[in-house]
Amino acid sequence: MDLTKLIASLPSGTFLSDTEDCVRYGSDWTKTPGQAGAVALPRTTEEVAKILRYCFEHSISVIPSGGRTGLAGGAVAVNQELVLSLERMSKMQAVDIHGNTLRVQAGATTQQVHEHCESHGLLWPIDLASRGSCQIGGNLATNAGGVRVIRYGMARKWVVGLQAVTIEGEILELNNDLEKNNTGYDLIQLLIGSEGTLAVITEATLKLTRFPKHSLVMFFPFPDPGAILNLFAEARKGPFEILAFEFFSKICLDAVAKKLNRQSKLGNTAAYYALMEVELTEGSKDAVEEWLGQMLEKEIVMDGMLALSDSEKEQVWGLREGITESIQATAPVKKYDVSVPVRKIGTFLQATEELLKVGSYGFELYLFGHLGDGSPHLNLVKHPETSMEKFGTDAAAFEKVLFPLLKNNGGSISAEHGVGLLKKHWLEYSRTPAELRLFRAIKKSFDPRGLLNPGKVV
Ligand code: 2HG
Ligand code: ZN
Repeated sequence: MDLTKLIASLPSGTFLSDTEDCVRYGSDWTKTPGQAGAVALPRTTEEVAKILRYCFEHSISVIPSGGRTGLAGGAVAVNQELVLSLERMSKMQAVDIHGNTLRVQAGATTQQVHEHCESHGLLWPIDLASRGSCQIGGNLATNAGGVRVIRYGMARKWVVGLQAVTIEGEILELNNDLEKNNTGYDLIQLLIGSEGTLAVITEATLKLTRFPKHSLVMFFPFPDPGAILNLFAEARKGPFEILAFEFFSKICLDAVAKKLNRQSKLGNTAAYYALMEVELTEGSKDAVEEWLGQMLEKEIVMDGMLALSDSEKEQVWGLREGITESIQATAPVKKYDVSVPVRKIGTFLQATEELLKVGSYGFELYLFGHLGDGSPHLNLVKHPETSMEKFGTDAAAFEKVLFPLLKNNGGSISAEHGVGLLKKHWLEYSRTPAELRLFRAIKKSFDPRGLLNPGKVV
C-alpha cells in the first residue's frame, strides 16, 4: 500500500509502521495471527474521513480498531491491511443531566465512561470484564453484552446519537440525540453490531440510567444446571430486581484458584456455582434475607453466601470475572459463545452434556456464563496429552453436533462476541439464505469496493 501522500497530509506521528506496532495493532485477544501493513492513529473525525477517502480512492483495505479485546477475531489484520485505531480519540463531554446522556469519542474506554458518570449517580449500563481496555467504538461496533444484559439489555439499547464515517469519507451524524425520531430506517441500529464492516464509528451519544443504589450479591453451590434453574425461576419472583445471573462449573473455579489464587468462600466441591446480583427494590435487605430463608426451607438452595460490602461483592465477582484469563493460561482454548431462548436453557445444557458423553474428545468443557440471558460460554480446553491436530478435529466434530442442536433450539452461534473472522463460516446456522442475501446487499451499499474490515461477518 502506498500511503506517501496521505502521510504527508496529516500531522507527523499519525502513522506507525514498526513491526512490533503492526503486530500489536493487527491482532486481538483471540491471538489469531495478524499484522497490520501500517497503523493510523487519527485525532479527529476529519482526519478519519481523510484517511478513509484516501483508502477508497486507492483501494486500500482498512481494519477499524478499538481496544482489541474481542473474542471473534473481528479486529485482526489478516492480510496486512491498514489498521485504523481510534485510541487517540477518547474525549468525553460533560454529562447532559437533562437528557441523561453523554457524548464521547469512540476511543474512550468503557471504564472511563463509567467513572465519568459516577459522580452524577448515573451509569452507562454495559459492563464487561475487559472494561479497562475495551472502547466505546468497539462496544458499539460489536453490540457488546456483558454481565448485566438480563437487567439492561445489550449495548444497542443505550445509544441516542452516533457519528460514523463511510469508506468514501462522508461523515454521518445520526439521530441528533433524539429520544423520538420516527423518520424511516434506523441507521444507528444498522451500524451497531456491524463490526466495522459498514462504517467507522467515531463518536456516540450514550444514554445513561440511574446507578443501582443498593445492590447485593448472592453466591450458591449447586449439583447441576437444573437446580440453578429452579433458583432462577424463584428469583424472577423475588423481592428485588435481578442485575446479573451468572453460573460456572467447578473446573472454572479450579482454574481461577490456580491462576489468580482467588478462593471461593463456599469451598470448591460443588459441580456448579451461581452468582446473582440484585438491586433492592423493596427498601431493605430484610426482604432479601427472608426470601433466602424461604429458598433454604424449600430446599431450592442448600448453602450460600450473601455479599453486602463492596469488598465482599468484588471478591465474589472476581471469581466469575477471572475465568477467561485463567482458562486461557491453562492450555489452548476454543470458544463457543452461544445462546438459546431463556426458557430452553435447561434442556440445552442437558443436551450439551449428553453430546459430550457420546464422543471421546481430547478436550475438557469449561461451562460458564450468563444463564439468565440464555447465553452460556462453552470453552473447550485441550487435554495435555492431546495433540493440536486432534484438538482441531475433535472441536470440529463437536461443532457438527453442537450447531444443529443450537439450530433445533432456535439458538444463535454468537450471543455476544460477534461473528468476526472466526464464526463467519457458521453463520448459516443462525441466519437464513434470505437474510444473508440482504446482509451482502447492505454491505455493498455502504462499502461497494469491500474495503472495510474485509473477510469479517459477510
Ligand atoms: C464473559 O462472559 C466473556 O466472561 C468472555 O464474554 C467469555 O471467555 C469467554 O468465552
Ligand atoms: Zn460473556
